[in-house]
Amino acid sequence: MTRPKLIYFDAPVSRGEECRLALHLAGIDFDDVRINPTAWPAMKEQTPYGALPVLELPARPALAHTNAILVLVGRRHGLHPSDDFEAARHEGMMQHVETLRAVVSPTLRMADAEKKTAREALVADFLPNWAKAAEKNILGTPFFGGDKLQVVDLKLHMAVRWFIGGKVDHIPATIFASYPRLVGVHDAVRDHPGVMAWYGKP
Ligand SMILES: N[C@@H](CCC(=O)N[C@@H](CS)C(=O)NCC(=O)O)C(=O)O
Repeated sequence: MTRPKLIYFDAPVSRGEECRLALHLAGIDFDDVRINPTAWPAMKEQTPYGALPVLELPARPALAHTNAILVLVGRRHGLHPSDDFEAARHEGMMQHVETLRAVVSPTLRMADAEKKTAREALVADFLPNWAKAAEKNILGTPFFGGDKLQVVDLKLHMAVRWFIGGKVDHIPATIFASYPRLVGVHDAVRDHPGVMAWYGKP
């Protein structure tokens, strides 16, 4: 292997996409390996923790867990704070996004009636509380820590983007609309020139 390899499912979403964006913004020339779900069961046991994304670097064991990948890339390429306290604060918010995924993701696998009930409960309680906590901890503008995009912002962007398109049944696209700092981070990442370049936008 001569260059880094990022392995994830063939979709521009979630944990894999935030790692791809981080590598792209870091200016790293990487192999963007996209796995077909049919190939996944045979691969699963070969990965460090039985899940994707996985980052492979030359002469290193495979690295997994999204936040570990993001923090490594961020630290090495100026996309994560050098101040250790501020870095830990960013990592706290990164964990907050993982908590959101851990709570919402099981509903993806539910049958319709159960899904509706579960998601309506999330809309009534968990999601506004999640957003309120996120909003309270975003101290900078337009990004989490100020005027510079860092890996935490990619995670917040991806979390808001999940719902903002209105494609998650039973969760309104406006679920985060009354949290201006959270939406502000989403928009600032969306409009970042490096992010636009990743999506082929001029
Ligand atoms: N804690 C892990 C969670 C990874 C995870 O659950 N990845 C999902 C895709 S987003 C996956 O690999 N699902 C397939 C499976 O678990 O078999 C991380 O942060 O990367």
